[in-house]
Amino acid sequence: MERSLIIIKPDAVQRGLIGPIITRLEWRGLKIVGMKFIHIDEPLARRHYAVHEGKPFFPGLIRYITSAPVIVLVVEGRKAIEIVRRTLGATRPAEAAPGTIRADFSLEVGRNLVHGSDGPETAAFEIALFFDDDELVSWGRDTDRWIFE
Ligand code: IDP
Ligand code: MG
Repeated sequence: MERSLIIIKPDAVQRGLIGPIITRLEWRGLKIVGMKFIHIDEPLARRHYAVHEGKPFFPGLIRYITSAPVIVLVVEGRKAIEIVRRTLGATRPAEAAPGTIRADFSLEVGRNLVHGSDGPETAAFEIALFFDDDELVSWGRDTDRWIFE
């Protein structure tokens, strides 16, 4: 099983898209094992996006992600990291495949609604940034049998 950190970014919250975004992830079969409503402060934003420090869009990215509350989630499932990325769509919504969250609800890379971890090491780093171990729940035994064969 893999885990991925998802952020429903400020634009998605402001536009009333928390429900539709969670619905798509939930209906896909990903299991939510952590979820909270927070306002990311600048130090946390800088740590989360440290890999982008120095890029031209970095200051705007930090302003964007700290501008208003977000939902952070941890989802779990087989190949969850790749499945989340494919469900979100390409970083640039104009290039995202129709049917993906970013394509269906957004237009611009600077307002692309949602974050998903891009690999196992990134996921572990990001989950630890936003969640303590005791904030993640266990669904119990055999809860995957309706999703995976
Ligand atoms: P990802 O979110 O699909 O992993 P990254 O390349 O890691 O994409 O970029 C992180 C975030 O930075 C993007 O989701 C987007 O919000 C923002 N971003 C990336 N490239 C640009 C850009 O060229 N202009 C403005 N914002 C950008
Ligand atoms: Mg990324």
